[in-house]
Amino acid sequence: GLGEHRAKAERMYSLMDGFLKNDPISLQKDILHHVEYTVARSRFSFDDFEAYQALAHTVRDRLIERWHDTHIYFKRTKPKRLYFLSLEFLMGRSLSNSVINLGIEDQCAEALNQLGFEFEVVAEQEGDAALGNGGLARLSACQMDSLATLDYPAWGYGLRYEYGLFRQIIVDGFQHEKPDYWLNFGNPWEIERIHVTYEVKFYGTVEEVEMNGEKQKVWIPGETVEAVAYDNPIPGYGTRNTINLRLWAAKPSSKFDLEAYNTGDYINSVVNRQKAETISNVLYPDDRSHQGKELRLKQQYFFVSASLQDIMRRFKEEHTNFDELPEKVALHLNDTHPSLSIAEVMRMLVDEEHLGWHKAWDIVCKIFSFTTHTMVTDGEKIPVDLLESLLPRHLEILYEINFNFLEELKKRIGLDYSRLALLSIVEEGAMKSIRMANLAIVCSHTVNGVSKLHLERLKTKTFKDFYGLYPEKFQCKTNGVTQRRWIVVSNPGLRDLISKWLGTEAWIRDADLLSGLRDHLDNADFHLEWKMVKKVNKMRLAEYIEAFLTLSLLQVSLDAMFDVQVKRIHEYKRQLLNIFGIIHRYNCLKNMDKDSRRKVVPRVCIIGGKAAPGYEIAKKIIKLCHAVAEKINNDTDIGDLLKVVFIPDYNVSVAELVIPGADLSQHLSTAGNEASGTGNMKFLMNGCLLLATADGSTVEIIEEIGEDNLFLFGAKVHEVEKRRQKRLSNLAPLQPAKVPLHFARVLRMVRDGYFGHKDYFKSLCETVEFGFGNDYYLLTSDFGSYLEAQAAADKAFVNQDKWTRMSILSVAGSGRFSSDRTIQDYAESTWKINPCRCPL
Ligand code: TH1
Repeated sequence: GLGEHRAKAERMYSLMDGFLKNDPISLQKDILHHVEYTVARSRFSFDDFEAYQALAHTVRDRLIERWHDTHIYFKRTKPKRLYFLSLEFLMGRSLSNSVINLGIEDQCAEALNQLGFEFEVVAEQEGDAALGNGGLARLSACQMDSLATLDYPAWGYGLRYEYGLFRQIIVDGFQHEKPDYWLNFGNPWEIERIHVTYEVKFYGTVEEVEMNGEKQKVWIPGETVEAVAYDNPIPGYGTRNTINLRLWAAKPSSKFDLEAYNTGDYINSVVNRQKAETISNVLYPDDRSHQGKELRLKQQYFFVSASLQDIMRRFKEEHTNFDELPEKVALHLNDTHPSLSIAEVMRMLVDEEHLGWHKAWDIVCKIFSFTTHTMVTDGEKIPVDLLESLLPRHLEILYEINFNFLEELKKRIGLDYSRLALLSIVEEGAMKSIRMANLAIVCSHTVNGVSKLHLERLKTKTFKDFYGLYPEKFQCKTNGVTQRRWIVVSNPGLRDLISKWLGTEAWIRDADLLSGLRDHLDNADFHLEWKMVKKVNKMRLAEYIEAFLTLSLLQVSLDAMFDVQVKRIHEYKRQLLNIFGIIHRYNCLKNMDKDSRRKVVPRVCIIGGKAAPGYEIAKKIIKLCHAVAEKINNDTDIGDLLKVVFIPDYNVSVAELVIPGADLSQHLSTAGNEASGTGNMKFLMNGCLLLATADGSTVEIIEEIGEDNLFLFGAKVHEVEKRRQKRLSNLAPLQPAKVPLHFARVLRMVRDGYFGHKDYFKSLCETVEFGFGNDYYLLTSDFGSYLEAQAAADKAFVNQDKWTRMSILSVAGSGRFSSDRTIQDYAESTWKINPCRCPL
């Protein structure tokens, strides 16, 4: 009975001795316990990596306590929950972040110290969780941190790829890809839930049956795979709340085995087991457009189906009536990748819950919201052929959604067939396909852009017609990044400095307080300490460069300006403009007399980023970087005045090292191409000045810190259009007179083999050569203005007082770019969810 149950619970409690304690002695005990019983090493002899594992498990135990309490509290209070659906999460390392958010950093450091270990060294043993490509995936991770910190009852859902984003290695200046088998040494941050599993079905046929006198469609699937949950606790900062990121892994289903067993084919049954596991095997490494791959579609549906079964099960545990769904569940689509969810919810409500189409549709339209992350019109499409074989019932549902939508549309706009064709969810033509963005827009109550400029483009170009139909759906949610990781974890020196001068650590939960730094703008002591922090960070970065990167014993001077461009390699991000600028700088240095050289600001130009494996031009950009570096770094004539460094395998951890050590960072996308950009925000928060175009979120950074505090250059969005027109009308190769002199010279050097590899660089040069519609990203016309901005940066750097002021004002103006602001905005205006704070 109940009494017996309570007695048992009490006995358990007394056995457990309450919650785990966080004083250094208790932590030490737990670390040793894990060394011996989890890692299975002797407590008298373990290395840094084993210390990491033991500490990670010690922290994990504490996370689990809070994560349990949070979920029990959510279950009890039944708030409306947010489900954040994303195919990508770039979490990076977890140890430092967890320890900081739990508020036990000093205790952990002390505990380790007494055992003869250093926290920083131990933390560096951890590998990155790189289950994503770039900005979009890191944004998801930042947003999870904010959701937890702001006490929102949220869940993240994603895929547990066994191979994350490939590791980049450089051989002779060329990129090679190595698989990232990140689970090799175990992952202490996940909790395997072998009992939380769902069957996910594929293929088969759709049949019509009679049910209660009504015709009903049923899907008879041909293949079943099992999804197993792996839970990743996400702790908030300054709160007990610890939310869950649930990642799905594919396992062969027992049904699947049975079939093979029945046919007596034991060997094939084992082989088929592996086939099921391939679904969640590997992350697609293209940070845009991957079209028409069956495995990718399988991944998407696998993820969608498992997540929605889980979500619906939880809803049904707490509620009986589907009318309540919109008040209790918010489903967020992180880009179009999870938008099959729409068809899946319709299928569940219509085919399984028998709600009837119209009622189901009514509900679906109230629960989805959508964020798009790109400027391009030509978004994700799924070939109808693929859908027809893999998900036949979903294809029918999509057709029906589209039919109803078009009927509705005809009533509003008449029989304007060209417009109807544009808006249709189904694209007719050679390859008939489903336009995932159109689907997401039609069915979501909110369509979010990731910066003001992005939203404007969505309204006036990308989704102009949809905006005409549903103006109220379109909203701006400018991206943000979490100051917990991008200052507190990665720049402890700056963290202490900020807290000292603000007299509080409250900015870690409320980034707007950073504006208080302006009060000390002219304080000489403050300046001195500010510069010191930057110097220490530059030292760390220089050590990394010198120790790991070059065989030629490259040394970099700390007096040099550390100039950084790190992000995925893409033509539109214009790393080529950066390299051309470096070559130009080299030319200038070569032509200078000794006296002038003495006045030059030395530079260390750092470039890093991965190219998608099939993106040839991006790979050539990487090679060019190395070729130029080799030439310049070995030119004794140049010495410390100019160094070029390519940092391989750029990832979250490398970013944590590079960003705090940068003086200047470059964000060079041709205006109108970068939906937002989030790297710029991380550099801003770390007191690094920006050299940038008026693109994406940079425009809003300017609103916060003013044009005087960064180096702006290049065509504005409206000018880009005009210049592209001009470029196209110029069919004949341009007369040399019209090609800016410096640009032409640099281009000629590369083309003529000054940096070697003449043939290899030919096609790269052709992308920017004049005439024939080349130079789509307008490097030629922005080059002059780019060089001027670079000169302005040099000039500002000479005046260190001025530079420091600009740096302080950057951090002081970065409050708006905290993901806390973004998440609060989403919660209040899109998801309509309230904080739900677990009591202490
Ligand atoms: C990026 C955008 O390029 C970037 O501007 C933005 O800041 C970031 O998302 C976060 O909003 C994108 N990443 C992806 C990744 C995939 C497909 C499209 C985009 S857009 C796989």
